[in-house]
Amino acid sequence: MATIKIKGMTCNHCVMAVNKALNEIEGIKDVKVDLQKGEAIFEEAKPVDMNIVRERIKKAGYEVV
Ligand SMILES: [Cu+2]
Repeated sequence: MATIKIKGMTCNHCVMAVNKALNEIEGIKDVKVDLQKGEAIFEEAKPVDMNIVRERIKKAGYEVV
């Protein structure tokens, strides 16, 4: 299980956008995004490149910190 901190989420729309971005990455499953804590938790079905995670989150308009 991996936890990442995400900057820039302000509402449930942001949560959904981050959730979608993470779910589209191969190997990531069981995504849970916590708006209040500003973090996302997910399982890695196979090793996930954190650079890709960073990139996809950024593309969605947020930042992994
Ligand atoms: Cu929002």
